[in-house]
Amino acid sequence: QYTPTKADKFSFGLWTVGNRGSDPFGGFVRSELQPTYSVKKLSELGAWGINLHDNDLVPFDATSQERDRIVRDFKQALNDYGMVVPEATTDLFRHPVFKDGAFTSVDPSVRAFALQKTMRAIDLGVELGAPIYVFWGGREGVDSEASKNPVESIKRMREAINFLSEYVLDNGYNLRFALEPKPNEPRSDTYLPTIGHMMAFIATLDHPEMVGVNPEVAHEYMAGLNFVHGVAQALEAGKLFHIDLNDQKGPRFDQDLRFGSENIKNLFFLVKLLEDQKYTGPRHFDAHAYRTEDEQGVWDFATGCMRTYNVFKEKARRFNTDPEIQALLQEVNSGDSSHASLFSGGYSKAAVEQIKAIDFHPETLALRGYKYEKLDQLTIELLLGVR
Ligand code: GLT
Ligand code: MN
Ligand code: MN
Ligand code: MN
Repeated sequence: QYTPTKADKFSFGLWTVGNRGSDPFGGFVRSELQPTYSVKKLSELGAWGINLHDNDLVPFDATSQERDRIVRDFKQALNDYGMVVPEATTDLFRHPVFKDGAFTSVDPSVRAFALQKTMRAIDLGVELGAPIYVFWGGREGVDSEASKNPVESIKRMREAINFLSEYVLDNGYNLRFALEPKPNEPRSDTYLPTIGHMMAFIATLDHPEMVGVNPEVAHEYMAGLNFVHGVAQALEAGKLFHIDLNDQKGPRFDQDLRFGSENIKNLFFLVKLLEDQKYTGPRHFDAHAYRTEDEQGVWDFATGCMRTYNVFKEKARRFNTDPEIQALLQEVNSGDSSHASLFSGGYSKAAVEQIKAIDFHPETLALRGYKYEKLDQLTIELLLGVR
């Protein structure tokens, strides 16, 4: 019942299953996986898509012949194993040239190189059929606040996204952008740190209609925020173009843990939100296996992400059909509906007069108990499997 299928639209990055377990204190613990092998394995496990940075597939210094051969073999594997590329992106953080940022570097040559690299990577993404292009500004930030004018940095970011939007339109590509916020790491402060900042920035672009967000669970938790609320705001604004699912233990370094391995309650409500709102985009896992794992552990990790999503989805179905929970919800949402209709029709002079004339009894209204203790306990018992 929880076994993933392609209809679930689960995807992984080449960099996620291909993560070799290095961290700032220790090197690789797993060997390299060939991209075509990851395509095969993920497909067998029930995944639908595989995402990539340009350099996850084509090495930074590959010749154009090497590039063409690698891309040809990869396309063949996608074809052989019935996998799609839902999203592509640019590595603008690994090479030392980007140590002070890419689109927001103070060096105009670095900014121009970042544009060149991104245009080539967009061409690659389009060649692989990706309809979504992600921008994670890993190094777009500062360590020393003395180093950059923060207003200028936002303008530079806007210039780059506007330029690349025109590039997409000019080439007639069917591609939308998804901007991914993160508050810090690897820089000590990153520009456009949260979903809210990113949404406000998008509204200032030349082509806001082609740009949305790619929120990541761990990144919002790092900022101490409620991920469900941020995603709901993006969904409601029609801006949830993509999502990075993983998990995180509190506001620490970015842990990219297996989806649903820690914040069970909040992530249950996330899946419920996505399913209730009929989100149709990819369910992408941007996470990796524990450093303790060998290759088998990587596939255990990938299967775990997908199964847990499906368990939450089934729990959401039960929540929505549980008679006691639904009766409680109906009860807490009831009240004097004649008052709601006073302003639900919008502003009018008549509504103003009517609302001003009502003789409210706040002391009486304040006596009400909302029964959220009971509702929450029923939710917990449902999640714990005793209901
Ligand atoms: C990197 C980062 C992720 C981004 C990826 C896309 S790369 O792993 O930590 O959050 O989504 O650039
Ligand atoms: Mn991510
Ligand atoms: Mn992360
Ligand atoms: Mn990450």
